[in-house]
Amino acid sequence: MTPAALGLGANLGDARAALRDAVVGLAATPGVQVLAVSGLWRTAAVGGPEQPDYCNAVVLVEAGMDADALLAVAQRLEAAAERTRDVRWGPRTLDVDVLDVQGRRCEGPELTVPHPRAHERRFVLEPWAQVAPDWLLHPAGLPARTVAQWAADLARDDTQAVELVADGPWWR
Ligand code: A4P
Ligand code: MG
Repeated sequence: MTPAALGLGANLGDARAALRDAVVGLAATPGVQVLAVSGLWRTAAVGGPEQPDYCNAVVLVEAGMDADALLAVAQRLEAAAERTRDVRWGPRTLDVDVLDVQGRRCEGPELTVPHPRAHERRFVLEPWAQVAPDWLLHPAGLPARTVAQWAADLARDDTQAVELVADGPWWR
């Protein structure tokens, strides 16, 4: 079993329900064991067109499958939420990103691990630091640092407002 971190995001329709369904869907997936779920965060949209705030969360799993199969699981959950792709970084009913898979590094259009932008984003790092502050995140071409250290770097970035809106088992 391989530890992996998944990032959930949504800002169209009932975003909180979409994230809850994604966590429940992950827990019900054969070969995936949910270890921890972060709080639920409301975050200002980063990039893309003008759009509503997002709900974001991070889920820590043990995956009995390789990273490509985990990406397929993520994309199945997006499809179940009727995800469409119109504008890059545009609003979406559900985004499930493979943030990192322990012991795996790859760079391709279908899958890049670690996720190439995870270390720059408060909406990823703050929830991730709640469930795995000591996770060593080593983006390509940059030093390896813990998720808590990457998060601390961005804590004063006031262009990336984030707010914890629910802690505890919000996904139940
Ligand atoms: N892909 C490659 N690597 C991965 C990976 N590690 N995980 C490929 C998931 N997918 C990966 O993804 C585009 C392609 O990336 C897919 O074909 C997949 O095989 P997508 O989900 O269709 O589109 P996307 O998510 O818009 O693309 P991208 O560039 O990955 O977006 P980001 O960087 O994830 O940003 N602001 C807030 N506050 N909260 C958010 O959640 N999300 C984004 C999306 C922008 N701004 C946001 C948020
Ligand atoms: Mg995505």
